[in-house]
Amino acid sequence: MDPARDAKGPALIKRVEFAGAIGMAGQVPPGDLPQVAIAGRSNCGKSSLINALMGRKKLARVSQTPGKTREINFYEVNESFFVVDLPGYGYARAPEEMRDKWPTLIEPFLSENEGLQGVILLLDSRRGVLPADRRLLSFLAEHEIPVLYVLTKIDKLNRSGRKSATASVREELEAPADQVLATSARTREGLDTLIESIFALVAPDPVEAT
Ligand SMILES: Nc1nc2c(ncn2[C@@H]2O[C@H](COP(=O)(O)OP(=O)(O)O)[C@@H](O)[C@H]2O)c(=O)[nH]1
Ligand SMILES: [Mg+2]
Repeated sequence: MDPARDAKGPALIKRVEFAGAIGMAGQVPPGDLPQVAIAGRSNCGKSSLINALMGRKKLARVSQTPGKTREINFYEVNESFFVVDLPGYGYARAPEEMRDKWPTLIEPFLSENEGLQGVILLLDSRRGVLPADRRLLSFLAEHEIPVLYVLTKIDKLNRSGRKSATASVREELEAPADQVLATSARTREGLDTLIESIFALVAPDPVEAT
């Protein structure tokens, strides 16, 4: 058991370690393990979700200044797979060099990466699917990369708001029900289901993976 882990973290996650980062085109992942990447617009709640998922308070920095994370960060889980934290996108005031990183660094990383098993696309449940999300989704579809949709900050909506947020994302993306999860980093709602989905992507038998 990883002593730095928060006891509230999902039980399937035994050990998490920062494994390295990629900041420039041409750099390679820090190992041959299968990967699942997590993507979303700046401020969608990505850092908070990664920290809650991994049961570590400060693994991914929760930032007040969006658009600043420049690197692709790798977290090794249970010595069996990488959770890959992609820089946020869609922040209009991000420095030019940051916006350029999607076409020059991140898109090639996604499309030329044999270890990548899928991408988890985070969508702020109050905002739904925006044009920047659609651009990433068409890139992923073009490269036949599997996607799981995760609504974040679901605690901010009441019961009817949740229903309509989930239904409209499903409808807009023509996604089956089990491909859209509703989560909250704050209340931990949906996190166990999300972890199970991640294991299904990268390590089909969770017992062997631990
Ligand atoms: N209510 C609520 N707020 C959240 C949740 N997750 C993130 N936030 C807030 O949303 C803002 C952006 O979060 P952050 O994790 O930094 O987003 P990132 O830019 O995508 O990494 C912060 O003010 C967080 O406190 C959540 O599950 N519930
Ligand atoms: Mg962040």
